[in-house]
Amino acid sequence: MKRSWWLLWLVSAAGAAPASLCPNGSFEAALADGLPPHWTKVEETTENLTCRLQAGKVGQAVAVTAQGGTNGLASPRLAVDRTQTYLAGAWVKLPEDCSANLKFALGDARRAWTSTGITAVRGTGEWQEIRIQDRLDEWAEVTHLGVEVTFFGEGTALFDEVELLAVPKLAGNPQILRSGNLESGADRPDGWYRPLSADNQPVLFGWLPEAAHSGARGVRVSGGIGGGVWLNQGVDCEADTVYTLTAWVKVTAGTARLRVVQLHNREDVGQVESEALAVGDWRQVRMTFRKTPEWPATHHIAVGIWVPPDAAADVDEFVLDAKPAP
Ligand SMILES: [Ca+2]
Repeated sequence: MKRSWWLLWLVSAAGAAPASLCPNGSFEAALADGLPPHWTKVEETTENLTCRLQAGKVGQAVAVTAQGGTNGLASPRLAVDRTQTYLAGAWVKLPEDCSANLKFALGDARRAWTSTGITAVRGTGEWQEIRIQDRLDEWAEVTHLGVEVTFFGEGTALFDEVELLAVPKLAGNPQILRSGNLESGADRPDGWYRPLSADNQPVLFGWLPEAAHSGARGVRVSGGIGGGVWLNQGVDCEADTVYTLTAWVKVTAGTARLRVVQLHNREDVGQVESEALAVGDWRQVRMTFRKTPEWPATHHIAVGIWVPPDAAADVDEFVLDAKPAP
């Protein structure tokens, strides 16, 4: 009995990806009445959009052809559970003079009246991934949510592997640190900055399901042989406030540290770090800091993780919380 409990704990601690709530999001079912089953048209002008199935990112994709404006497909809306954060992802492939959007359609059981979490990408002719997360806290009256994937322009866009996930909300104040769960963006998580490696190759950084502690994505950072990698986000820091930065970290080589850098005119003028984190399984790391009189007048700081040369770590679930100083 005890053993099976541990097994369950290990599975959930390892961040097994939740199942998608978006039916036929991989577009494997044959079209019905010209549309993928479970999906409805999003059209800027009527009779503008046609669909067919063709080889996709995985199995089949839906190819949507339109003659201009914004057009695409909407998933069914489902009832919102306010204890959850909703995440969505899609793969898109479209011409270079088109752009694609992924967003949440919000409303009630009858209709959607607004949208949130929009991320857009310009076409490249290659497959690109877009991921978003909800901002339902700003929409108290919303009861239902679905996913819309659309493109702007004239031509044919391919959509594939559209998923909608619900994961438990992170603690902390989401207004301070953007996308701390690393779940939204295109090619990299929104709001997070990482320098290129010493030879300008963005090879030391992966936005990967395998690096997730929870949800569908985490970040794998490797210091490589260059100057190391500093994955960070700039935030405002107020006086008379105690901040707590937490993150889940799994170090796989060397040692890494959570780091807070004080910025003045974009210059690094001082920093505080967590203890050195050694190789091991996922652990939640916590550090507290506050703006002291020694800090310059600026209130801009960067928070994140420092992975030095020859070290590597997976990281997820950054949370920055603030309390008035005692
Ligand atoms: Ca995550």
